[in-house]
Amino acid sequence: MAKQNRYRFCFGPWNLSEGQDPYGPTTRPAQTFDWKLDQLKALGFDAMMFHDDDAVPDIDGKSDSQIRSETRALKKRLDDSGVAAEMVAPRLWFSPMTIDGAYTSNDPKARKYAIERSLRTIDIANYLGTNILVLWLAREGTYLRESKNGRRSIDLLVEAFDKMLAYDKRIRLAIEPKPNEPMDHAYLPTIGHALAVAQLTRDPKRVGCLIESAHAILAGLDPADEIDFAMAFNKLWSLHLNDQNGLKFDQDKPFGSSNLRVAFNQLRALERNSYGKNGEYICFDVHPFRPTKVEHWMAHLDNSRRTFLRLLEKARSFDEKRAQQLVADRNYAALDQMVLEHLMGRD
Ligand code: XUL
Ligand code: MN
Repeated sequence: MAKQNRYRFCFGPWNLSEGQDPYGPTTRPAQTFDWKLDQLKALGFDAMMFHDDDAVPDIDGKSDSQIRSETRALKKRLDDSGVAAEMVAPRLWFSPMTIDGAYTSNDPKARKYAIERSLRTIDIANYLGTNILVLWLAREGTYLRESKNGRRSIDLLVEAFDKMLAYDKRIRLAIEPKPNEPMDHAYLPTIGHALAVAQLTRDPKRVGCLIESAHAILAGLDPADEIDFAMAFNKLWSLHLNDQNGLKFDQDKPFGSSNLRVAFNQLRALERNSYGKNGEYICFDVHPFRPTKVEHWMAHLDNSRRTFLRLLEKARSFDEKRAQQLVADRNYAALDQMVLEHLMGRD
């Protein structure tokens, strides 16, 4: 029997969010980074994800040497806690410079800012001991299609990725596609788009992807299919498991919260592809529900991992032989019910 994978878990400081939404303010008090790190350790997670300014707050006002000394101090705190840095991602959607996009902005000064900030994020990744740069291309798209030239936008994305690949020979770019929000339409909405654009860069083998369950669902796709697709290319370098109830705003619900069967199929896809065999983590990009009280603040992360581990047992105990017999007999009604009863615990 193939060796069973032991999964390792991770989340980011933003996953302990304070409850703000476009219609109302925070519902929980702000906490320090140290508090968040303590919570991560208390829950027994293995690693933390970072935006560049999670690692170095107010990064734009800081010099390279300040960035170096602050990041090294952070690395020591992480080492002392036995926590790894899983990835670093440039937060390119907050600055006044990126109002109209970052790498695909119509303003050359904004594009220059976005690339320079990404190179600084690569420095941070190096100081923190990870070679994964996650690129969620938040504003690389349009509100109205006439405002940008789509063909030129692809060229600009490739140009930006090439600068990052040339800057550091070890860095790997993990593109995190999302079809919409904040934009009406994004230029790289799916894993197929991300992996296709990788082929246009100077080093395609260092351009891969990160799948987020909710983003795949927003694109009308099954996240399990996205996992199989990316892993057929050996390019799934990180994963944001969560859930999403249909086509609406990005919900970042606990893993399995809306559709247990879709979550079960993600587990099956991870298992059949041996996700994690090269050290990749299971990251939960989940948020607490807005009404969550302070004393229940960590539950969405603990619950996501509990659901993951229960579904892992379900994936491993699924009767594949019987399933294959039903497939051979084209008895999909029985296969369907077999899955439901397995999930409901009847067999
Ligand atoms: C946005 C999203 C981000 C990225 C990291 O929808 O998922 O949190 O995962 O920049
Ligand atoms: Mn995400």
